[in-house]
Amino acid sequence: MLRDRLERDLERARARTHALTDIDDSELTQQHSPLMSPLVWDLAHIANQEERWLLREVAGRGSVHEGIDELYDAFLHPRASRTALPLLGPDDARRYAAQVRTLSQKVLQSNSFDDELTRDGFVFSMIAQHEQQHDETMLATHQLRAGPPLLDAPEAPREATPPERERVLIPAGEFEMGTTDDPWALDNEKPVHRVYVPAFALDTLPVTNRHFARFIDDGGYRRSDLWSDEGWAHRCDVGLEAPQFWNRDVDGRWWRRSFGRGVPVHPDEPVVHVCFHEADAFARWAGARLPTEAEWEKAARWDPETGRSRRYPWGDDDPGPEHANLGQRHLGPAVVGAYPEGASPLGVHQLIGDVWEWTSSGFDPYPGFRAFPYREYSEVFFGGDFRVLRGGSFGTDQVACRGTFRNWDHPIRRQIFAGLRLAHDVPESAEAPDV
Ligand code: AVJ
Ligand code: FE
Repeated sequence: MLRDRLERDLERARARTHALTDIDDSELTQQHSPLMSPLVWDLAHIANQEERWLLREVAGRGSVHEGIDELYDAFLHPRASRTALPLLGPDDARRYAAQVRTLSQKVLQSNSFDDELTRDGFVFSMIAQHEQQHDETMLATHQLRAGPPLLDAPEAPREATPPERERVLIPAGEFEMGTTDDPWALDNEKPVHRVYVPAFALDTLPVTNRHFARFIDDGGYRRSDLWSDEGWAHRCDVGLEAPQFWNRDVDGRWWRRSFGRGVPVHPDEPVVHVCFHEADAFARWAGARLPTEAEWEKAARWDPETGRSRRYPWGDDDPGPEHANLGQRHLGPAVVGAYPEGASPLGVHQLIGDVWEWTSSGFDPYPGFRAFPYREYSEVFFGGDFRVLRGGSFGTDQVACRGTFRNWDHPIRRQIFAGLRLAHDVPESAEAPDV
């Protein structure tokens, strides 16, 4: 039932928030990276957003905590300046979050889901998605943090069933991009519209560490011809030489820091922590390119049998642990080929989960876009210096991940759990699925 499901989604988000914030006060209040908020900010911001939408907008309730809204307004204070604010301390932030949750649970229980905001449970799901998005951001903060490990999880799957082919042809034609009906879709995923996508080929697996290390060894970071002008300028500016968190030992073996542990770089895992410019240069080196957002979504949703678009590569069933590496069950990507049951009808694996995939597309509205319920979720970012990422990572919860879901970030960012997949042009005459 809808109510139970929303309750579970909110509870799952809160359990995860606890797992990420049940740490020493000083870990919560310090600035682990200028790119990130102190964790205690995320915690109270999650509660403040829940208060705003579920208690004030839906239930018409007054303030739970007077005078703090502006502290937790992401647009008023840049992340790097937030430790200087008179933020709620760890205990007060926890108390505030618990207080808001107790009240919002009652709102959920008595709501009749009969206005625009609450229809099909939308705003409750939006708040669960918001908390999960911040949980993924907090997970990235944990990854940036120095010091001994604070998080633990079983190792991601290590056994692979490799796909039959290295790449598949996605035939030319229209498909339904975006959605109008998905009750939990956020505004930028709407409305559904038909898009013609010329034939292209797509790799059945994300780019692996093995492949990426070859790019490094082949001088990929030193060859300006492989980079866009903007990418090369950035590469020189900050001295990029390998994915973030990678280090080479005296024997030439790659290691990476993963949530406070040094681990060997696994050759068969998807590469993660590369920025758009690195992904773009890698693709050029490989004689390929990044997919457009429309190509990615067609590969993930289009069902060649019916011509319809589905919610996930495997169909419309909710993601299970057999389909995809989602929800921070593991603290890293699984090896490529670990989720054969999550493959698309054409045989593309791991489109959902493991690592976000950079696309070549900027973040723009679909035709007929309407900001809902607030402009600051998507609209204010359209046309900015962003690239769209698709598919979710090991740190993305299923409530905030589906074939239509759009993420975006600046092309220089690499603290997010992002990798890439290669797309290829095909001759116009190409029709056979073997390319
Ligand atoms: C969609 C991940 C880009 O974290 O900036 C959280 C999500 N929006 N609070 C972000 C979001 C408002 C957003 N991203
Ligand atoms: Fe937020």
